[in-house]
Amino acid sequence: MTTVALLGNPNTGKTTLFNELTDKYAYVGNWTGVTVEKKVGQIRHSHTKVIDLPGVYSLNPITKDESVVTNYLLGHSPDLILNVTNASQLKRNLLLSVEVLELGVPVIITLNMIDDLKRTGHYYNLKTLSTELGCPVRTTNARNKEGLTELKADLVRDQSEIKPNLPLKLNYPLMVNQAIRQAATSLTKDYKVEPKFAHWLAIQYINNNKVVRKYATMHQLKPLLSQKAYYDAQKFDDQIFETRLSFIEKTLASATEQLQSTQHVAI
Ligand code: GDP
Ligand code: K
Ligand code: MG
Repeated sequence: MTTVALLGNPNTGKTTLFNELTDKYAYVGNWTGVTVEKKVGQIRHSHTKVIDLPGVYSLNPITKDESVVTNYLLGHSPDLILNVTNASQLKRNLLLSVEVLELGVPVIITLNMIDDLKRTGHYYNLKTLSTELGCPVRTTNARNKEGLTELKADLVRDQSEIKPNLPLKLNYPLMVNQAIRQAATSLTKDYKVEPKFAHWLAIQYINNNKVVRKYATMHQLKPLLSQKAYYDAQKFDDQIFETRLSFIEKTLASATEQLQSTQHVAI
């Protein structure tokens, strides 16, 4: 069984996509400890299970409901994450994508609500976006089922046959990079944490992610805990945010295209 997790900002069309992708026998319950609805379904005639995660703007949650997503990623390793974005609000949406891409789990990004974007006369070069982000980028209109046949084919494919995307490596300021590398190395060597996960834990911990900090305390991850005051005093979280934002702005600027006519739109 392959597990695909739907992840994205609120109101990007995750549940609409979920309903289109899965059959009627989706299980509906609640996530542990919160009132958020949990939906798990299966893509018809496939071995692919789909999980509809609650919408979040960041993996550093503000509310308890939002912490569901970060806790899910700390406890599970889905075979694939389908990152659903609003194509017209990519600058804000990609802040979450970057956090997910840093995890190094296979990710497919879909620019959903592509119908709204087309109406603005702007478009993105999908190949450029894909190269910069280091993962496949698709377009969908979940409401009209456009792009869903192609997307479904991506999701039911045997994920072990696909070359996984590497974790996204951003050019953080030297001191931040050093701190990440030092902590990740020690977590891997002394605490047997898997290297990609150690790298992501380090970034998230340094970035003052409350759920990850609690996780580090619970698991007594000393390489992180012992440097907490230093990370905070240096305001590394601000530097991480700035780096991510400028990466996103640069990526979008290089991928933005003007629509000449609708027939140039590949969907
Ligand atoms: P979620 O919060 O991410 O689960 O988003 P929903 O699936 O609830 O969708 C939010 C709203 O966007 C609903 O009114 C949907 O009908 C609408 N929606 C979803 N996908 C699309 C799309 O591709 N294009 C347009 N125009 N609307 C969409
Ligand atoms: K909603
Ligand atoms: Mg929803």
